[in-house]
Amino acid sequence: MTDASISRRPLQVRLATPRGFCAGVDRAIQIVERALEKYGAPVYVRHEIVHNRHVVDRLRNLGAVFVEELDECPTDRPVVFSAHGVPKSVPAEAERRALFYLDATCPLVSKVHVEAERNFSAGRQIVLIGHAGHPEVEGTMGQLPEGAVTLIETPEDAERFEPREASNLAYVTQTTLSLDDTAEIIGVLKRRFPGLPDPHKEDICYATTNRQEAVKRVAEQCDLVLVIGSPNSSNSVRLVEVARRAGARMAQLVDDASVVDWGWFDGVQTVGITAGASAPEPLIEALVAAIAERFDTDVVEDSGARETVTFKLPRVLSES
Ligand code: 0CH
Ligand code: SF4
Repeated sequence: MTDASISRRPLQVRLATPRGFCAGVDRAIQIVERALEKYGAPVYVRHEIVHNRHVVDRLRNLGAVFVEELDECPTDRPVVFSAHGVPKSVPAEAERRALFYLDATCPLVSKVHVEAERNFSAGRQIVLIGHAGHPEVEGTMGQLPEGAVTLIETPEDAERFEPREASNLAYVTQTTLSLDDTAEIIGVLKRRFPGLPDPHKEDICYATTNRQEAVKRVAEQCDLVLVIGSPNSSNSVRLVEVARRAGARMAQLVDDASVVDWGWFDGVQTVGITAGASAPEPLIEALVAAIAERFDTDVVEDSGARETVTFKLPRVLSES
């Protein structure tokens, strides 16, 4: 027998659905692509447009220049703000320098900004549940004056938090948090401050919710779960945590198939695959193909929520 497929052992591959790009990421990437088409290269981008190495490398090859701060941008080229949002000081500075800017902040992040401002105008102290140092947290805190927002990262922070006025609080959250960890923090805050109002609409977005629920379903039936995403992608890292908690013996974050350690597959009967909201689908296809070269695979697609959300591009780019 010379046919390699005969000697390959069987492996079930379960694909989480939905996975990968969300509407906010799709829009942000399109903003950079259209800006390059319309204005030519270089187009400056403040911060990685989304936290994915492959996306950033591809756009860089097309002529995008990624910088961390506006003072690195010349005044005669467009600059795009990343999907994660920016403090108010950033567009203010862009206007002061007469820069032409395009804001790729996801509309669902902007919604959280508006919610924080609305509560601040009503005289409430704002609690932001999120991860220190993440650009979305910096953007949301930067909607309001210094000291108006208190960051809470853990249930312990929530236990220790001493508000100025316990009956006059509101909370908002980062959009990509763990649903379960956030519920625990909100539980502590509500026990301590019983009248604490909820945001108008859940801040953890539809894409985060659907991807965590999908990986949970898949991980319950898997020995190993691979999450495609970059290490600085908060929502991707959360998917790894959710998979582990849901019972996967091992869950690993991988940028692409080339970094998979095939030793992880020893003794594995079922592997689950998902991707963070900033990870392109071709990377998943390549991973499934790389697995199929080594195993006799049976690929099963999970039947999760169908997503139909889309966001409009800024008018200046949608006009021809
Ligand atoms: O998950 P984070 O927020 O680190 O960002 P990402 O990987 O670029 O995914 C897109 C989310 C952007 C803001 O919600
Ligand atoms: Fe928008 Fe949610 Fe995607 Fe973030 S993860 S860009 S909030 S849709």
